[in-house]
Amino acid sequence: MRKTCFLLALSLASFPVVASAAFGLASSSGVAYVDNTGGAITDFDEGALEDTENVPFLVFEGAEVATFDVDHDGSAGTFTEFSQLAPTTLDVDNYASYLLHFDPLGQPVDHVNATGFVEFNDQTRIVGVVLLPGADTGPESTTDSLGATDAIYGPGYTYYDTYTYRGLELGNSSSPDGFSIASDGRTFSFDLNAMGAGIDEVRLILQAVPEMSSIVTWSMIAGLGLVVTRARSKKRRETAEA
Ligand SMILES: [Ca+2]
Ligand SMILES: [Ca+2]
Ligand SMILES: [Ca+2]
Repeated sequence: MRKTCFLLALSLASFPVVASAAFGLASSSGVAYVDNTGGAITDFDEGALEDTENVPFLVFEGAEVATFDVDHDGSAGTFTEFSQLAPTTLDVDNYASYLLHFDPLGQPVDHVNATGFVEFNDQTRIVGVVLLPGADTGPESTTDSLGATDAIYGPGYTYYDTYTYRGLELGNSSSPDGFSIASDGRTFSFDLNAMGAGIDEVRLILQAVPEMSSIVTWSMIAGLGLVVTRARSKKRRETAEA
């Protein structure tokens, strides 16, 4: 399994990811994309899913209708401290999940850095970021929002790391993590550091938005329908008058 994942990472890291369906990617850099909607990856514990080039995996987990809490609401900005986040509850809707999983090869004594970005397509917006537990002390280490969302998006047999700093260490003095969300609401950039047995995981929650071209097309079809209806009404009136 581990060798397979290495090969998968290497092969996928070399190509741009392009998908056009709802919840798909427009572009990305510095990630190895894997579609895990079939549950092929079954182990996310430290050491189980590492890339030889230390490229984080971007794992598409699928979409589910659910209501749950997220640590940040997806609003734009640059985030390097827990106090900057805006937690919210996502109300019942069909939300998709991508798990960003960074596990440095082996257990390095110095922190390993990974940077990159993910741009989702224009039918999609980031509406939630799940990144806790993410520190070794304080409420950030006891809030298990990643665990809570595993229950929604993780296949039943998947083992997820339960280490207390599975998520991001925002503001950590020796090995800090950070991320930003662009004003378009669909581009997520990351700057992660992990060392030893540490890993960094972030679950990105997406909501579909109507595509502008679809709105225009349907408006045109509705407009044509109106014209046809009026033409028929006119013809009926003329027939009746004749
Ligand atoms: Ca490791
Ligand atoms: Ca980290
Ligand atoms: Ca971490």
